[in-house]
Amino acid sequence: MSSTELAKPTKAQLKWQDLEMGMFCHFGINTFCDQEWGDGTDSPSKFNPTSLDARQWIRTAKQAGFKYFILTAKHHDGFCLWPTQTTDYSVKSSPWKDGKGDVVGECAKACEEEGMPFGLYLSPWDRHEPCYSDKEAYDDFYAEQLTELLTGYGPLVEVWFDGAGSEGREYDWPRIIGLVKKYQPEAMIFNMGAPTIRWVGNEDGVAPYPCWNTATEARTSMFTENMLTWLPETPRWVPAECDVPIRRRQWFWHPNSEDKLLSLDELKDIYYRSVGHGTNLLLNLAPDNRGLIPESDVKRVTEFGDWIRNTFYNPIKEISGEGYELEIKLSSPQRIDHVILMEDIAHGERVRDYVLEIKNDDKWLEVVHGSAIGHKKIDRIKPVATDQIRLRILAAAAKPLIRKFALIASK
Ligand code: FUL
Repeated sequence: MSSTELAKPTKAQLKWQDLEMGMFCHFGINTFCDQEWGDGTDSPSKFNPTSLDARQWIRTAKQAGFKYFILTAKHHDGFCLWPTQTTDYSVKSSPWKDGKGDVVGECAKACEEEGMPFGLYLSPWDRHEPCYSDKEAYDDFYAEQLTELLTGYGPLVEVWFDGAGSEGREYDWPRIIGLVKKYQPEAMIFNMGAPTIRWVGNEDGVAPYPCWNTATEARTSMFTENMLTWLPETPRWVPAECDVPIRRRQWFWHPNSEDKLLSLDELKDIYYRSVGHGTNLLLNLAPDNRGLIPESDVKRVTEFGDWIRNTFYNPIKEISGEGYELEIKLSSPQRIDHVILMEDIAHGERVRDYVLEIKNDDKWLEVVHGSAIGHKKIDRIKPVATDQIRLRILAAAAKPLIRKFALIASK
């Protein structure tokens, strides 16, 4: 294959892939009802966070090293976190701030203050809206909601379209995608319509290996096994995002569920199998009924961020280069326990098969045999003292361009 035939990312996709880690935030009427999926009948009077502070959410994300933030503006229950003109089923009808509050606005402002890219989730499935059963009327309703969000809250990094509950339902995707392209051309489109990024296909936060950046289809819902084919407008380059809640199987906050909090070891495993497999990780933290991310979750995610920084941010040596063989020589033997590889994916994903070898007693010894590198591959190796390590690419679609070949020494 010549390099011109390789699928390539757009500039916006490249930028998004470099973000690597996003914080997802599920908050809404469910937060006050100890439930995951409201049926759209809960009274807005229940929505009353006592000390909501969006800055605490964003600062938590920032401190833990997350590079973008996505809020559920409306979940399947239909309750809107912004004072929309489209329905009364929103913060406007709640006691919070006497109906004058706007959670989406507070998040947008806090993100702007902290330099955090902001994204929004707007559930297509709406269990409250009476016109939902009328396809055309609901398409208008949804387009209006989306327009409010796309035009009222500054630049958006991603628009999250959740397929849950919409199995078998067709929305007016050309119109929906047209709105995103018109008002937020840089925003990534998650998994529906004409996606620019795809769902990894599970809610465990893990990608298979290899997880190529090119695809022609992906799952759209937890609740159907069907692989739906993309619309023709979707480019072949469609990187994956891994979403997972920090409390096992709970996207929204529930009282007394600290026992569901993932352990640091579980989060490490998720990191290795998402970012370490070249995909983005979208980790959900749910604010509680005070409107604050609980202290236990803040503590855990901060530990996670510290571990990432301490483990990966200070390689003992890092090079880049072109071609099928790249070697690193160290001035003295070191115990290497991780190797970080990145391709320069602006020119496509080229590597198909590679090995990592270390020099041991004058002989090259294979320690890793992999296929994809793509945006990033993190390899763990049993710590062995060596002063020479090389990357040999055994097969590639075009000349390999290695953006990073970095060695981490065991601590
Ligand atoms: C799923 C939804 O049904 C969950 O409630 C959650 O929003 C998750 C991110 O996507 O499909």
